[in-house]
This record gives sequence, C-alpha cells and structure tokens, in this order.
Amino acid sequence: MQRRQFLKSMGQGLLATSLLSISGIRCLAKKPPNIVFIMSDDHGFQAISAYGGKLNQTPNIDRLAKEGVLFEQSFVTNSICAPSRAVMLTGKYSHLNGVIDNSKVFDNQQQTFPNILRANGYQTAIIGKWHLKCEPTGFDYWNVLPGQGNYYNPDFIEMGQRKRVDGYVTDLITDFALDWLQNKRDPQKPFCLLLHHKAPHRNWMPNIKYLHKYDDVEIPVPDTFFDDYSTREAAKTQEMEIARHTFLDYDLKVPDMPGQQDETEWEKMGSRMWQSTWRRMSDEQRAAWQKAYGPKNEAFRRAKLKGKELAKWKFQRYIKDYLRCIDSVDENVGRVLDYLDRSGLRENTIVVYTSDQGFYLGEHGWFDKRWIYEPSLRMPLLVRYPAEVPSGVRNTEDMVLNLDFAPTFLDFAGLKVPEDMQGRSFRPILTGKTPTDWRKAIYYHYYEYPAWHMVKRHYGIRTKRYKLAHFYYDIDEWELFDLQKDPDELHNVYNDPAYAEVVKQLKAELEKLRAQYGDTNLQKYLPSKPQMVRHKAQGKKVRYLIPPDSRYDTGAATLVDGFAFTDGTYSNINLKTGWQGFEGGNMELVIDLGKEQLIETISAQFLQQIESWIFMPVAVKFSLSGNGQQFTVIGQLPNSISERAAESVIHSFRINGIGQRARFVKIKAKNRKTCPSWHPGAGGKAWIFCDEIVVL
Ligand SMILES: [Ca+2]
Ligand SMILES: [Ca+2]
Repeated sequence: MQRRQFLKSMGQGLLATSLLSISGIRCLAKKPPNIVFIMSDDHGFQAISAYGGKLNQTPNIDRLAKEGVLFEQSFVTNSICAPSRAVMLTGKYSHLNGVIDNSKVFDNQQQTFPNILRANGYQTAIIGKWHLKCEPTGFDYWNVLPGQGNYYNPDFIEMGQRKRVDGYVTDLITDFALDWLQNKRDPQKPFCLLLHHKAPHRNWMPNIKYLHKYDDVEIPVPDTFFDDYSTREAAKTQEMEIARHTFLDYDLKVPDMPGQQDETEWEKMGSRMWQSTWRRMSDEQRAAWQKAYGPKNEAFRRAKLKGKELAKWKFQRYIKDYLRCIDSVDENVGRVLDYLDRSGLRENTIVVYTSDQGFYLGEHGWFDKRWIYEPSLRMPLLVRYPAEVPSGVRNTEDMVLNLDFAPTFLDFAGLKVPEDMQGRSFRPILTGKTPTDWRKAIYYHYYEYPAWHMVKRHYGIRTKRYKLAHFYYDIDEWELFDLQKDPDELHNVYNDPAYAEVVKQLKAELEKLRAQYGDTNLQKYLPSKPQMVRHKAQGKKVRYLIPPDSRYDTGAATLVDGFAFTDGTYSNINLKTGWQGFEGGNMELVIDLGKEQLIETISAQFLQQIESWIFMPVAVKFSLSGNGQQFTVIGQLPNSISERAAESVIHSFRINGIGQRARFVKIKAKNRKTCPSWHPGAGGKAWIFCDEIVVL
C-alpha cells in the first residue's frame, strides 16, 4: 500500500490532526521520546564555544549545536539557583511556585513536569544537584547532593540514604546517570533523566586533571571590568566584585600562611569554609593541589600586588578555575552523548543542555548572577532531537524562558499542558514553525535582598531592543537600556527625553505582563517585620546562667521585649539585631516575673540557618520556681526540625496547658555543640540563636 492510500484509509478525522502532520506515519508507531535534561549550575553562555565565546573550547556541548538547535534568546525569570529550578519544574513564576529566593523550601507536593510524566508511563530520575531543601518527589530514582554539594568526595543522598563517595563531583554525577541509564531503568518504558551538575558553581574547584590547564595563557579582562556604575544606582551598593568580594582562600585558593590571623569576621568565615573543603580531600588530592597552586601562590605573595594589578590577578585565578570546572562538564556531556550513540538511544532521545542561569565572567567587575542585565539574564540552551528537530540551527529571534521547559517536555511526550502552567511549549519553534503570536517581550522578577551579594529587588521587561527595570524596596530607581546602541548596559537612558515615548510604551507593556502572570502585589513578598506579642514576661528581668557570645549579644532584654521574627528567611534576619547567639554551648537563663502568676503557656523561639552554622537546639527544657532556688521541670521538648532539609527557619518550642503558679521561669536549650559531619563546618562549633521567650 502506498503511504497516501494508507493515510486515506485511516479515516479522514485523524488526517487533519497535528499528530500526523508532524512526521507522517512514523509518528503513529513512534514511542514517546526519552528526555535527557542536562543542566549545569552558573554556566554562562560566554564560556561555550558554540556561542562564539573565545574564552574556551567546549567541543561536546558544541556537538548539540551542530546536531540540534542553539537558542541565543533564552532567558531566566529570576536569576538565582533554587528559584530557577523551581520555575523549570513547575512552569510557574517564583511567586506562584513559592521559591522566590534561595532561602525558601520548595513545596514538593505541587504539580511538576516529572510528576506528570511519571503518572503517564515515564520512568523518571534526578541525579546531581537538587537544591530545593525538601526531598525530591516525582522520581522513580533520585540520588542528589545535599544543598550545594561538594566538589571533592561529596556526600550524596540516594533515595533518602546519605553517604560519602570518593571522587570528583562532575564525574560521579555522570557515572551515576550512566549507571541508571544502563542498569537501573526498565528498557520498555520511555524515560526522563534530570542530570544536574554542581559545576561550575562557586567555589570553582577543578578536577586534578585540569589543574594546570590555562597555566600559560592570560585571559583578557572584559571591557567593562573596571566599571564605575555611573547612571546605575543599585549597582553601586552590590557586593559581588571579583576584586573586593571574593575570599582569598575559599574562592581564590590562597590559604592563610601559618600564623597569619584573619582580621574580619568575613575573612574568618572564608577561612572556615576553605578549611572544611580542604579537610574533605584525600592526602593524594591535597598533594596534587599543593603542586598546582603552591608555587603560584608563593609568587603571588612575593609580588605584593595592589589596586588594579591585584584585581587583575584575582580575575585570572577566578576565571581559570571556572573554565577548568567547565572542562569537566564538557567532557562528561561527551560521555553521555557517546553512550546515547552506542546504545541506539540517540534518535528518539531529546537532549537538552542548559544552566540554571547565566553568570558574570568579569563583566562589570563581577562574579555571580541575580541581575536582569544580559550576562545573568541569558541562559545557554541547546536542544538535540534527531527524530524531529533539524540540525545546525541557530535561533537568534525567538525569546524562550526557563518557564517554558515544563510545557515543552509535556508537549513532546504527547501530554496536555495543564492550564495553570504559565510557560508555553517551544516545540513548534524547535521544528522551525514559530507561532505568529509568540512572545515579543519577557518578564523578570528578582527578590533576594537583603542577602548575599546585596543585589536589590527588581522587576522588569526585556524586548528585542530594550530593557526596562524597576529597583524597589529600599530604593526607587528605574533603568532603561537601548541594547542596540549599548549592548554592555552601561548607559541608563531612563531620564533621557529622547526615550520618553519608549519608557511610556515599555511601562504599559510591563504592567500588562505583571497582570498576565499575576505578579502585581510587591508588598506580599517583602521581608516581614518583627511581630509584636503581648505576654507576661515582657519587659521582665532576665538572668543568664550561661551568657551568650559577646558578638551576638544585643542584651538579655531583647529576649522578652515583645518583638519576634516569625518568618525565617535570611532576607529578614539581621543576626546583629534581636537575636542572642550562643557558640558551641548551651543557653540557660531565668526570667523573674516580679510576682507569682498563673502560667498556661511558655514558648521559646529559635533560629536555624545552616549556612551560618546556626542549628535548632537538640532539646529545650522548661522549669518553674516560686523562690528562684528550687525549680520543678515541667517539660522537655526535643527538636522536630530537620537539619538537612530546613536551611533557614524559625521554630518555637512550646508547652501549653501548664496551669501552675510561679514567679520564676527557667529555660535551658541544649546545643548540639559541633556541626554535623555532612556540614561544611563539620566538627566546628555550632551556634544556637534565640529570640523571644513568651509566657502566657
Ligand atoms: Ca546557579
Ligand atoms: Ca525579642
């Protein structure tokens, strides 16, 4: 039978459907495509040779460009790690999926594309970085790094079991992924594998085999490296400059000399982080590092560089380590592509390479991301799917978002995209048929402030030619860039009368997008202020049996002043205000209520902030006394908050229904004393932080 006759005989109704029109008969018998979604962390497009970057060569990632589609206009909606991941999984903007910044815990009961694929016959797995502070859901198999993970001999959590694995993280993640592809899945089912690398995230620790790469080259600093930030107010107060805000030891691998003292708290933190990283390495690994960095560090110390020369040296050290990490990523992308070729999976497998956002490789003097400016807004995106997608296409026109990934994967799997997903499938674009009503502008919103790197909150719009952004909260500044005339975004022309009409149009378009995505209430996501609580211990006398550390002692009165933080995000926690911190030991104190009173409820509120080595107490004990001498224990509560899952949280230890009269209340909080083995500060002194003991 001829193909045409066969189609006719199939019934006219089907003929008109898009299913048939895509690739004819083959489509009917075709198995749903497999998906290998490779994502690295902080990989800027400038460091991919297929994007035209001159910094390095990435032959394996470039294969995807030769054999598939490369997107030049691919963007992130909120340029920071956990939020970008949550957007990709849900197809919803940050304010709807709940992860507006890195401190938020992802609600793993919500709708995600892996969940939907799994419910529809796909086998799903995630291997590598997860970073959403809850256990992965929607996966038949998961083996993820805790938090940010480590480069050398990292811990992995495999289906809930935590163990340390010897080796280099980028190699290990690929080993586990190939093992799953080869040995752990059911070959009868289509699969979706999320292979998510830690690299090249800070602190940029290369594998041993690449430690000497780029030794003999000098990488040119970007033209904007010595930017003075004129015309851009928010940029003047950031803390993400390579010259001023990298740690010499942790980031740049120049450890303190024996006997050398750190001067600031900031330097001490860098040293602690560096030492815990160094401790994880084996003797052999440390020897290789010593051989690579030792002589160069010696030369650096002898040179006693200052000013611009020092900044340039820091840039070289930073960018070379960053590129060395990418060499491992590229090599391991090659291993996956080779495996797909060898195993016959190549034809029917969609391979995606992307990064959770872009990154600054010295532009404006910076490392890190966060801004709506191009280097952090743009994400690399390459897609290969031989069965349906043409090869060697460079898409320079169509604006796609990380918001679109979930709908696109579902579309390729032949599934309906849920109405509440805000992204749109770019499958038609991949096959060369861009819908006429495809978006001409993208919407962006960044929230994490005040926090690391001090990039102010902002939202904005980018069209093909222009970018308009509004910085808000403790500032009220607008910025407009004409990308055609000013691709480096150095000249904010918001107040230039020549652009008045452009501003007016863009503002109207921006408001339309904010309404479309349901993101018009800025107040709702601002850091919360301390809440006022009225209670019986308010303003009463507190006597410490064990005093706090002098660095985090804002006075005992703060514990009973009636003000308490209720939202445990680091954007609203200034450790210097309102908290009492105890390092390595317990907290023990007595509150004198002045006279005997009936007590029904006592609660003591503590902070957990894993990144700052602050943990919940192991247990809190409450006692009462009439005379302040003999105390009767009324209860002891164990900690119920996960150390592994909750990186930043406030929790109250509370006893209700007491019904006793007493004048004195004693609280004892037991510190875990040292940081646990999986923590970057393993073995170092753990903190407990308390604020507001409420007596009702
Ligand atoms: Ca990232
Ligand atoms: Ca207080």
